[in-house]
Amino acid sequence: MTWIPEVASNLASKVDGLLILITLLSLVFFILITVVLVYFAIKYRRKREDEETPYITGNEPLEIIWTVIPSILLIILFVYGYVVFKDMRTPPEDALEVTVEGKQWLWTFDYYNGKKTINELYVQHNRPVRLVMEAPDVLHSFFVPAFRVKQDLVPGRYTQLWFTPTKIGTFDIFCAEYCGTGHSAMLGKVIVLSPEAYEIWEKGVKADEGAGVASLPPAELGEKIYKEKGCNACHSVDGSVLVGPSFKGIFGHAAVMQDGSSVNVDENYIKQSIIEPQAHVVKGFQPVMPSFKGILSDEEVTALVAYIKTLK
Ligand code: HEC
Ligand SMILES: [Cu+2]
Repeated sequence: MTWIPEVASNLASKVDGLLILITLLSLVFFILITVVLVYFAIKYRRKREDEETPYITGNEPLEIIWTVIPSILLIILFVYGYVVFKDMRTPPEDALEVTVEGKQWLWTFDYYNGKKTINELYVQHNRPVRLVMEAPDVLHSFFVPAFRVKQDLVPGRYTQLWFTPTKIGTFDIFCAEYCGTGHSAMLGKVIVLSPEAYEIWEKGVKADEGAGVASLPPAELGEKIYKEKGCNACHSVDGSVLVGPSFKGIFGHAAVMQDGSSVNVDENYIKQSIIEPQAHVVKGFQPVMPSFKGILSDEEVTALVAYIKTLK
């Protein structure tokens, strides 16, 4: 079926089943009511000027039928909905836990083994995952259409979500709660790996750094990281100012800091801006850039520097 997203989790077909049942039932009643309405309007229209409207006081059997049948249908929908809801709310005990932070405007994922990723959630095929989620700033909503899961992240409390991915592949994550300028760029991917690939990833080798990516020239690798690690939510490359300054033409020029000092934008300054963003805050901007320490490897930072250099 192409009119609904791919079915890629254990919960997806249950949610679809309920949705399809409700839609079909609504359709049946819509058609039934419309047809009867049109039919009656024609059949019982006033035919003569002096025709009087009959006075009808009630019809008990009819009233019982149209009360009992919809009530039964509603009870069925409620029970079906409750069963699916309860399932979606009750993660299995052995689910793997990942801590998610959604903030303006990116997703960070912390795994049990100390690994941390940005905008990419790595999970294992057929293994349940429980996400414990928090938001330090405003409301966000974690939404994976292919899994049929969506949950708000609420400042000041933890919310949770679980699913078992049933298909190997890459699936979109959206923020589904308007959260400011960068909302539409608050995107991510869930990467579902086979158990073997997951084991390799867990041990530290990055799953997405196959031979193809590793052999990219640094500037191209940098461009890829710029897009995949969410730099593009806050930094443009065409000179337009987003949450942060544009990368266009910064290299080799002086940047003015909040305290009025000026710093030359060279390799070390860019590296420091990525690892310790608050060390120098550019004038006219808020100190909101998250640190990428421990998230980006030295090689990736070098690739970013190479990419920024090409943006004249
Ligand atoms: C949430 C928004 C946000 C994200 C995501 C973000 N930055 Fe920033 N960045 C900023 C802001 C705001 C500033 C300016 C304030 C400051 O210097 O801390 C900045 C400053 C910088 C600077 C200094 C720019 C200059 O003109 O002097 C560099 C370099 C930089 N960021 C690189 C990156 C890279 C590389 C990434 C992705 C790995 C990234 N940033 C992700 C918000 C962000
Ligand atoms: Cu958001």
